[in-house]
Amino acid sequence: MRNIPVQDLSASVSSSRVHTTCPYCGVGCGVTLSRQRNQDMPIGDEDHPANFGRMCVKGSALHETIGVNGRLLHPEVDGKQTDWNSALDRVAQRLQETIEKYGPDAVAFYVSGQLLTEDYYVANKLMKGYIGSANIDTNSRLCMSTAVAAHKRVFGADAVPTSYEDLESADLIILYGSNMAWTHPVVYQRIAAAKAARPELKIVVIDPRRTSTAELADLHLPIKPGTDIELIDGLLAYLINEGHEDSAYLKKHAEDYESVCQQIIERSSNLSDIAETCDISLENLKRFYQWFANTEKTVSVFSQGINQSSRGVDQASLILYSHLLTGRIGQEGSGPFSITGQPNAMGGREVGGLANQLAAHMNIESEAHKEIVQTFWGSPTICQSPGAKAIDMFRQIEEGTIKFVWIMATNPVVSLPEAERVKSALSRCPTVVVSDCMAETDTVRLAHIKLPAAGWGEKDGTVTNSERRISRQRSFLDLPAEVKPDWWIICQVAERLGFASDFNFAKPADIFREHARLSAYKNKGDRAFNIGGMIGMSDMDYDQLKPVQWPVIDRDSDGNFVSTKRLFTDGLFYTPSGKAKFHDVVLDTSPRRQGAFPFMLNTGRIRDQWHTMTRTGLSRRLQKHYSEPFVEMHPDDMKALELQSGQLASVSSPQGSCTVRVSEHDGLRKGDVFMPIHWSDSFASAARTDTLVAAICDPISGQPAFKQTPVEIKSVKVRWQAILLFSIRLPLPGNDYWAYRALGDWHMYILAGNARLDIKQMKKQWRKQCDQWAEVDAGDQAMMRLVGSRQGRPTLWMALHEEMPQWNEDWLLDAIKNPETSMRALLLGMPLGARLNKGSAQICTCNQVDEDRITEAISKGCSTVECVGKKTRAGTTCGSCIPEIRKLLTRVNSDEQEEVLC
Ligand SMILES: Nc1nc2c(c(=O)[nH]1)N[C@H]1C(S)=C(S)[C@@H](COP(=O)(O)OP(=O)(O)OC[C@H]3O[C@@H](n4cnc5c(=O)[nH]c(N)nc54)[C@H](O)[C@@H]3O)O[C@H]1N2
Ligand SMILES: Nc1nc2c(c(=O)[nH]1)N[C@H]1C(S)=C(S)[C@@H](COP(=O)(O)OP(=O)(O)OC[C@H]3O[C@@H](n4cnc5c(=O)[nH]c(N)nc54)[C@H](O)[C@@H]3O)O[C@H]1N2
Ligand code: SF4
Ligand SMILES: [Mo]
Repeated sequence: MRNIPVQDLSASVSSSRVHTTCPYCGVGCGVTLSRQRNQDMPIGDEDHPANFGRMCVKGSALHETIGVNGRLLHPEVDGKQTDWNSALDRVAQRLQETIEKYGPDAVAFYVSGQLLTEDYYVANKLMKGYIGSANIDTNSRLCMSTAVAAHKRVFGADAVPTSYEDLESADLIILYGSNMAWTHPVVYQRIAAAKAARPELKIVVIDPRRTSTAELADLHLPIKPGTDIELIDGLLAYLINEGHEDSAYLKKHAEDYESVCQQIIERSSNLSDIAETCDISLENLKRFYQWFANTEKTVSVFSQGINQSSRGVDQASLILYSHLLTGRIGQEGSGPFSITGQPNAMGGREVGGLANQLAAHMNIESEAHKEIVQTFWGSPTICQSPGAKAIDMFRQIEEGTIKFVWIMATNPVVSLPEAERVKSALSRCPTVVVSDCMAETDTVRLAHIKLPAAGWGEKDGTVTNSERRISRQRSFLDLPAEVKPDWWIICQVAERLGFASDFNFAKPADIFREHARLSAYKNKGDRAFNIGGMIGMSDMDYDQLKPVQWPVIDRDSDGNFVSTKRLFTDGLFYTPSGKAKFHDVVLDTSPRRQGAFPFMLNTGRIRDQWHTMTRTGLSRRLQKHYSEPFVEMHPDDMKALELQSGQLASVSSPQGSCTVRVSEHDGLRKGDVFMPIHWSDSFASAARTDTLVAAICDPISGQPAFKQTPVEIKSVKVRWQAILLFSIRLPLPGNDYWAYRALGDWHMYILAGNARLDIKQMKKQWRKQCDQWAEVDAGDQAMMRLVGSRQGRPTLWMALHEEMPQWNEDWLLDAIKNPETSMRALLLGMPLGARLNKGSAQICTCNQVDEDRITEAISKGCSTVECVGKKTRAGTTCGSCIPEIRKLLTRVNSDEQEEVLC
């Protein structure tokens, strides 16, 4: 078995600091940090053109999430630790047997936008060119596939024309379905800085919720969920009716627009009807249309509010048409901008990671493209037709037609709609292989074969961000235990299937060079993705690669690769005619509220967590912003259901049910509720949001409509609630609800139940683990406090009350570690007279400042973000919480605070 060569990092590292790329969102920030594990905080790379030194809170906490804590460190087969040879042999053997018996379409790979381009390239090559099936799909199906489909049908290629710079030079930015302040914080910071410098820059936020992003907006349109299509259709009609069409541009650079525009005019309603459909004021609707009509430099950013819809491709296409119609594309400061979610969602699209694509932007439907790819690879076969898209793939696993699945870098038991069905499909599948860095995810738990993958900091390769910028992720940590990078694992399996010579890559640079060659191979300018300029790059070039935007055709006189900032500057598109193509729009209806399910569930992200929390969940700081799963509701809806903030409630749909805390949010529309997507069965008893969501997809892209699920909400009655901390694993008392948080060496559970606890039995079990014990018990489960310790060190702390117990987390965690603290003091759980942190959310994660402290500063006279920063330090480090501080300022200042200069 080949070993992985140790990287010589001297070339890529100017000092002892490594320059790499953040592994979270598609902004793709450059990060520098020390090569020693957990040595220091990551710092934004000042030279990286995505962030110029800025960082958000998730990036700044990266050092808290790397390491061996919770890692999958050894290969496992059927629950037993084994060596790599045996595990890889088993994967190859199971693949081969399944293919021989049932054909290549009986096997599938489900991969991820969190793989590096090199990993992705070999996974796609193996499936499409060697196994001969296109059954490889990716979690980007849930995320970007709608944007891909819209780009392909309108532009003829999956090509994002814009750069972040265009946002800074625009005069109008429209954010369609994007909560950028939390999800792409550094791009948001760049926009905020541009607005501060040029207050005339207008920002429109189109989102049913008043999010943190909306705090910066000149105009927020809280449209009824799912009515973007009517809103944008109306915009196009307005532009045509008011004479804002760029006829010369359309004539030269677009096709089929006459008939499509004619249809738009024919079906266009008057503005009042559109405003009524979208449920916004006529005045605001007009303002939006007028701003768009009159602002040449307009960028339209769109994200999951648009993509995750059963009519996403039409919505996204309409956004593209709004720019074509006005000729506002390919110029500085204007264009449509599909912003990518995952760090390498774009890279995955380049290598053909979706089941309906070939590598290097080629099409499965094209015989010529299939021949190009097969000839280039010299592969024994090539897939003939598109494979199963994510939802269909798991349906086929459920039905038993797919009998082998290899899941890499994604957690579908949590993130796919109808998640319970996904779980049961996987538990019935004859072979489930999972490559992951963590040992205990909801998906890893179902694997027959577990492969320990290298994580961020340990792996080496490239990623492409939202603006087509390819950056290096560089390794700076040793591979722990038996962990290996994904590309290596895949190539080892390919070798065992008999394809050694075509997967004989010694390092990621070798894969990248092949990827570059394929992008240019027989590419006569008809394929947007072309990095032919990088063919033949040396290992040194690869190690020293500076971030560069594709297409990359040339080097400059210093030998640096030349970026392409903007696409379609010449009005030439990648369709056969070279013209952008308009398509008919079908205005169908999305799911509406249904009798028994009177609320519309919207789902999405919170600021400090990344997806299923396998990494961000390790950081105590990041878990403080929101530490339990929740459903946000409008105060009037809460009143009608007699629900209080902080109370537990069940949220149910025909698909399933969750138990979460109720949280009041007056920025929601009445009847709409919001749940975050992050909690899994590893973090809470029943809070997998996707157990509620139906697998309704856009018919063209196959992307699920995650944002609109009719649900009902009921209060959950509990008799007791408890906070339980322990430093050794102990059995939990019986409960109706639990939520877990990692607190460094300690585990914390919030528990609640309605049934009477068998306290005696529970205490007996726990006491066995402790040699010292103190307790206060008021009886009848009204109030109880326990502290247990072993060999002079506290191991257990519990507070149980009828209501949620009050405690002081920071004090207690410090006190627990301090040998001077008495058992009596610990029982209290806080210093006498201390402020409680119950109910006050952490706003500033970097400096650990909660809402109470900020509100206090505001009530004492602070009237600006800067002043709050001076008084409390909130918002002075990464800046991710500034929108929330601004929101608090508006709230408290509306009580007419006196202005005091700080
Ligand atoms: N903190 C954090 N950041 C992340 C991630 C994370 O997990 N955590 N994940 C990354 C990934 S993979 C992705 S894809 C991106 C997603 O980034 P975003 O798309 O910005 O995030 P979401 O929260 O999914 O949804 C965006 C907004 O769509 C709104 N919305 C819902 N329904 C509608 C509708 O009908 N119309 C409109 N116009 N809006 C609607 C929601 O209210 C929500 O505010 O975030 C990336 N960044
Ligand atoms: N209801 C609802 N559901 C949604 C969404 C929504 O808005 N609403 N959004 C959807 C979207 S846009 C997305 S992108 C998905 C995200 O959903 P997932 O992709 O399922 O979420 P992650 O937690 O990012 O899963 C990544 C997994 O890969 C592991 N991992 C990390 N790095 C590596 C690596 O280098 N190699 C390997 N092999 N493993 C690694 C992590 O430990 C983790 O288990 O969720 C989707 N689901
Ligand atoms: S915005 Fe934050 S999460 Fe996204 S790449 Fe930059 S530092 Fe990472
Ligand atoms: Mo995503």
